[in-house]
Amino acid sequence: MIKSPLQKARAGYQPKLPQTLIGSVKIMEEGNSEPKTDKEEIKSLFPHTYGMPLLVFQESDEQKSFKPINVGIILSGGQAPGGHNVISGLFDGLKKLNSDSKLYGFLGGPSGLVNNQYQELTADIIDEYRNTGGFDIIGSGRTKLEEKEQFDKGLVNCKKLGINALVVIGGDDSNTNACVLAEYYKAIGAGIQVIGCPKTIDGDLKNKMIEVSFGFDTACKVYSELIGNIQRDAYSAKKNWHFIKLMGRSASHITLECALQTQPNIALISEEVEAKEMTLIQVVDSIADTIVKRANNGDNFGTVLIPEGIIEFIPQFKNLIQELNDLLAKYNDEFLSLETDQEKREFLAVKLSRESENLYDNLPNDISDQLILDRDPHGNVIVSRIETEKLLVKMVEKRLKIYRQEGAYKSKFTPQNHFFGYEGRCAAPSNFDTNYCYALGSTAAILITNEKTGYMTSVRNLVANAEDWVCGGTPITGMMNLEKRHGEMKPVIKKALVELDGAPFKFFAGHRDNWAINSKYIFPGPIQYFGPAEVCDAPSKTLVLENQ
Ligand code: FBP
Repeated sequence: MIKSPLQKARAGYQPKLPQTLIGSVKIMEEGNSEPKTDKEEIKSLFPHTYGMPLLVFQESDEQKSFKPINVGIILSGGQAPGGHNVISGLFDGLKKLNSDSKLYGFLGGPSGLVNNQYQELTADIIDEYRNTGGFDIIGSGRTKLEEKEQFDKGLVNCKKLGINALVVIGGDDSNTNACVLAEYYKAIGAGIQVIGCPKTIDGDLKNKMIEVSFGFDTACKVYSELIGNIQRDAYSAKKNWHFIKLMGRSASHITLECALQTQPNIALISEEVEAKEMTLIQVVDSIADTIVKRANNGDNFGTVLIPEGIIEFIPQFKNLIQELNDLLAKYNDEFLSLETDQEKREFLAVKLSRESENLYDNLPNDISDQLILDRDPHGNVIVSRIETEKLLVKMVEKRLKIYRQEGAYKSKFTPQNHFFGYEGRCAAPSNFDTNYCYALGSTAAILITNEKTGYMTSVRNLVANAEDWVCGGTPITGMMNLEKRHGEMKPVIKKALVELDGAPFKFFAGHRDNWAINSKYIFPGPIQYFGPAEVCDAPSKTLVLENQ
């Protein structure tokens, strides 16, 4: 592949390492880690990996020697900037402890382990990918490692390669599966350790020991650059309202962080919409009212940030989706035999509860079609495909028409819509993610060579300089709780949603009325890799506020 000038310059960047990872390391134990809820159930499901201590690394003078070890690495789920640096950090960490150690990458995600598709990652391959975005070094996939048969096949494949440890780089679901795999391999004495690593741009894998998942920082900075550019355009042209949907699945962390970075006129936070039990109409009215207020001040332009998963947080919509899922499962054949979209809509509408029917009938046709025509392999509505930004534009337009008839709104409403997601997932990692990911990989190497299993790599104190970051491991069982999945209670890592009593949301809530009416836009500009630390190395605003 031909390298851009930036890639060439970036290849030489030496990630900043936490002081503790530079020389020899001793591992300190810091109390036991237990889940907040469902302790007994989790303990009985994970008897071999439950209740292990939290681990913190410290510098040591002792020079220990380590046996060579073969390690397999898996990238799981959506891309997130920095994945290649986790791999290079792991590679360098393993080689530092014993130059005969080997690293194998399983190809195309977890299925690579089951189907024995792999590649040995040698120094020249690793060097090509240092400090780059993307997951293309070995590819990623969304196959779930859940079945005993998959674990057993994986074991056979690991044995063939002499692999004694696996590193799973993934989000909450992938790390839940890593935990189940660690428990299983320990229970049967397979001799294979499993270490997880926190990845996801969504930022919803976090707790006391995992301050942020990698990729969140870069993705938010990319989206914020784009939002800032749009805001400057809006402020220059003074004629467009921009409705911008942002990836992030259920949680609104990305939207909140981008709002903190760019100070838009409106940012919807799903968790607040749910807490206030807002209806779709109330959400629409709140946007329309701000548009009217700004228009009365002569500002006929603005920005609205919309989290990807918002409609699932509107109780009314949640019920509608649930009813549609049930109806589509019950009447699948009859539904599929209908020819036109109109017939399909009408067929379902009359079977809905009165409240859901009312909502469904009031949706624009293309949105009600998106609700029923696209379904996932389980037959469920694919919420992330619903063009919420367009839905809100149409409904706001309708509301403004009424205001115009009433004489309350006299301006012209010119909406533009955008969806930012894939733009940020493979961006060249920010200095923060470059350093953080390299430290996560190096931390994984130390956990592995010290024979740990069932741990997630933990690098903390992230608002400090990289030299002062605190590294160690946290037992994955400590993050579990029981949740209903496909009708059964299952142990899963609890998804971290935006906390409405947390500092980032409170800061936003304390300023949003001002941002709504007065154009207080911030234009962050592109991520910088070379230059003053306050421009290049700043962590996310969310992290800073959480640590104040
Ligand atoms: P992960 O949770 O696997 O990190 O993926 C995050 C994400 O980018 C979400 O924000 C988004 O909803 C989803 O992936 C899109 O997935 P796909 O790439 O499969 O369309």
